[in-house]
Amino acid sequence: MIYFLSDAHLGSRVIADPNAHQQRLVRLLNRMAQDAEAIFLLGDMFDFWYEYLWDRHQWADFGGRWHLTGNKQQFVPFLQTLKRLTEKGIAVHFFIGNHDIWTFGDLERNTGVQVHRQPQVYSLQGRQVFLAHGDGIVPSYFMQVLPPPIRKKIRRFMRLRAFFHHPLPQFLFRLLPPYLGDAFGYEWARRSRLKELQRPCPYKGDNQEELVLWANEHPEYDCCIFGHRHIVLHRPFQQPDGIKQTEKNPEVIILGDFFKQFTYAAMNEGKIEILKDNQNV
Ligand SMILES: [Mn+2]
Repeated sequence: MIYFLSDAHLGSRVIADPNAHQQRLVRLLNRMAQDAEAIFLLGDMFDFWYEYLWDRHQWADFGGRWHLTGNKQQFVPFLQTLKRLTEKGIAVHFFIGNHDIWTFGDLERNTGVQVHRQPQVYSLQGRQVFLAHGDGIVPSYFMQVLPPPIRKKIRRFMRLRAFFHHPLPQFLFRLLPPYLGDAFGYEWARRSRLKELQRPCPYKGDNQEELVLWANEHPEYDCCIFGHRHIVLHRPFQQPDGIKQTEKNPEVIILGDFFKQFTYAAMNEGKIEILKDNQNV
């Protein structure tokens, strides 16, 4: 079994009980561990994650426990679960999202997950699967057809994204004392969650949803799996009558999230299913 999960936004300040939330995720991962060959975490597992220069030596083992700086300490149950899973031989893939871009090796070294900074293509159970968080993925012709205000918004997001991914500002931010950087980061992330709760953005339709349009431009993949949008979408392989029909439209999956909807996906013998975690105890 192969599992896909994204957008837990651990540590988000809009989540009422962050510990219960994390425990729920840990329980799901432990259940997955019973039959998983691989687990793909497709981004924004943390609401904010920044490895500061001062973090480096914080991962030392004090009798099996990590003592991490600032906000990271609360994530130890999740982090140690990742470590247990990789030690068991399960391949855990950690894609950066747009809230947890800033891992510079510590996470990988200490938990054994494979960190991916770019979308990846894997051959899984005989299918070519394209995997990405989903931010910054825009179909090529999209900018021409959009009304100017939306174009402007997308350009602004892309500029901010380029800034966040740039090594120089990253290095400067790493110099900050963790409490200061985290205070700033968690507040930024909280505002973006609040904005989402106030103005949710449901599925925009097959002609508007960037990730679906992008997938339609790439029939070389059998399946595209994304996170980021916090909506659940499963558009099956080969639409009978669809929009912009190519010979073979890929199957498109958007995973939902793991803080409001608690959804994830499982792949067995090439077949992918979206599941809901109902075990909120
Ligand atoms: Mn995201």
